Amino acid sequence: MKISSKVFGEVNNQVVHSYTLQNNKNIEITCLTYGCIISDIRMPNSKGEMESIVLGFDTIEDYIADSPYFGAIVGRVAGRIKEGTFQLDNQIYNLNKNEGKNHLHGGTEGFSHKVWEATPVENEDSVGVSFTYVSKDGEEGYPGNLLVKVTYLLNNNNELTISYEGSTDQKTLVNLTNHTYFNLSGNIKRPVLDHVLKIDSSKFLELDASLLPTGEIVSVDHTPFDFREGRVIREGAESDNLQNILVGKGYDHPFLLGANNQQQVSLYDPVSKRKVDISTDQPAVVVYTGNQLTENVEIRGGTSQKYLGICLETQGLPDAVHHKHFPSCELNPNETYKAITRYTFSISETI
Ligand code: G6D
Repeated sequence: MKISSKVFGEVNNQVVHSYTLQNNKNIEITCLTYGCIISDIRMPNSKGEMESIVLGFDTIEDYIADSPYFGAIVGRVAGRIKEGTFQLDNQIYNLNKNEGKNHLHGGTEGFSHKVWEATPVENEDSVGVSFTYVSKDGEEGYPGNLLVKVTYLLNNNNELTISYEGSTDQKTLVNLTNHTYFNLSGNIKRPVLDHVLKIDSSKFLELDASLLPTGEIVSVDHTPFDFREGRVIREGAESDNLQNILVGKGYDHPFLLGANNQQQVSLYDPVSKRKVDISTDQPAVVVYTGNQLTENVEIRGGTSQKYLGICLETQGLPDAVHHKHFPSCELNPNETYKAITRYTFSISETI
């Protein structure tokens, strides 16, 4: 196990460091103190060729200018909040509206755009980084001083664990996720259209034209949203299902997960035979197939294009503050926000 760090660049006169974690099975993960961004994950394919399996940039300037949340921790609240406003205890709060009339992914300068404090973690069988950030009362319009801690740990079982903690001095909203775009082909050889996705979920959230949940919880039965036996992403991109079309021909939907913390999501590339298994204690995973990736932006290893990466954002249900039948994302002063998601990387003959 090894951890190393170096200066990656500067943001608003704050130095940004990168940390590289290596285990003894050729998994290498690089993350930045800017947005806790996972800027690279490298692993061998079935032929032992070490290649990158996530979308990223090589410079801080590119992350600042062009990144659609590549690898970033997203918050204070991931997803959209309708009209950027909500009410807690008879108090109405107005957030920054950074997507039309709505609030997206923590706002104009959410957690993905902040420089976090970082402390390396070295255990007997794992290495990692513990990031902390204090989101001040009123930041982006949210109430409460929120202390957030996010820890990345890599071990020799090829598991990356992301654990989240938060505490507040006023009732507020918290719903954090990691927004890594996976592409298991290796060095973005191919889009993810022929990746196979498996999700242990029988229900997903219907979205409206603004990509906000309507509140309807829909069965996946007999639809391109049924991933219980594994399904090729391309089927959703080429489907005539109105929900696939609505999000730009693909997926951008929350899937409801059981609270069993088992292998709930798997992503597999049949060519490289790389696989990522994901387990989480969160009630949902948002599957976003890069439908809105800007064409022809220079990224590490090539240029971006539609479907070049897939995000598997484990989290609370989006816009829960406006849907009382969704699990709440409220956090009170006497509570601790906790979440954990584990990614296991392997080579496999099947999904
Ligand atoms: C688009 O709708 C999608 C979001 O789900 C995604 O997180 C973002 O692009 C990067 O807005």
